[in-house]
Amino acid sequence: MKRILVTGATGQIGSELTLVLRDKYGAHNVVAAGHKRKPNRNMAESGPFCTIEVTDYKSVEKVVKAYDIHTIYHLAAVLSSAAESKPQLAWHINMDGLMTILEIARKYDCSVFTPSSIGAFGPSTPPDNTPQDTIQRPNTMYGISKVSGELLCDYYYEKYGVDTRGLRYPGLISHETLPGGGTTDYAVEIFYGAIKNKKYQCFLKAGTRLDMMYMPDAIRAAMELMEADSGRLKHRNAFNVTAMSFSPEDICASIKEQIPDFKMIYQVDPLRQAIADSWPHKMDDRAARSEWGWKAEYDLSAMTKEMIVKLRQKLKM
Ligand code: AKB
Repeated sequence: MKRILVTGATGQIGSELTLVLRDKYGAHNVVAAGHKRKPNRNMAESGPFCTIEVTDYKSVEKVVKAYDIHTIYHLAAVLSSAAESKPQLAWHINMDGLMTILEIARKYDCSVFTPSSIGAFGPSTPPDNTPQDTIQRPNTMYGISKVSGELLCDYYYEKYGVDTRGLRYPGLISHETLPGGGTTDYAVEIFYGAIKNKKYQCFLKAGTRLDMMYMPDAIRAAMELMEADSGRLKHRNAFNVTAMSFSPEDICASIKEQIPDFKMIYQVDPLRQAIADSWPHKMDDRAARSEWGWKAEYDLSAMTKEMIVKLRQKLKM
């Protein structure tokens, strides 16, 4: 039986995707790989877990050979705001890590899923209904690594026939694992603030409208893309996918419907504000819809209601 490897498995996407993949394909067929962060109990006990260094060919190869891996969800990456603090490290992890995975995939005939991001766009990109094929001149290290990653994956498909696929994710909202070092993290932190203290200090200014998605949609999108008929995929490494688009004041109002005395104030962080200002407000995801049937299920209101219920259970509040 050939198996799936998830790198970055202890991160925001990986911690949920790994468990959904295990449910679908069998717990022992999905190998979770982390680096520094320890796996939570559920992940450690429900299937294989190993520690790897994604920039080290031999460390990844050992796992791919040992478990006879045929699909890699390569999620290990440095996010946007962290990448601006350590640009050289971000390039190393995001690009050398991806190159390692693609080289392994070439040798061992693996399919590869790589997340791109709204960060792959920049200030000269049309921000509303951002087309699938448009100007990509990001001015952040994260964005540069994401565009380069999209192109590198295209190259490995064209030149070597590696089955590479990817999505341009919006900001992702989830209750399981906190994101770290991202610009859209406020849309997760706000729920913790609302439930624990009924207040939140937002680091983006009012009116900063960004594309967002709830994690169950993000996970389903990745799995559906990996299962799609390869012959139908024209934009295989960089599909725009979207679910909702909102500003801090919109999500604040949505939370207030559930927690009426919730209050939000603004304390703008210039670094993250500048990153957010360079990103699209809402992408056009018609290519994903027509090439592999993408459709989001959660809008702002459905996501808010579920986040509050799930986080109250988790935080026992
Ligand atoms: C970030 O904020 O860096 C990420 C992203 C949008 O790619 N969540």
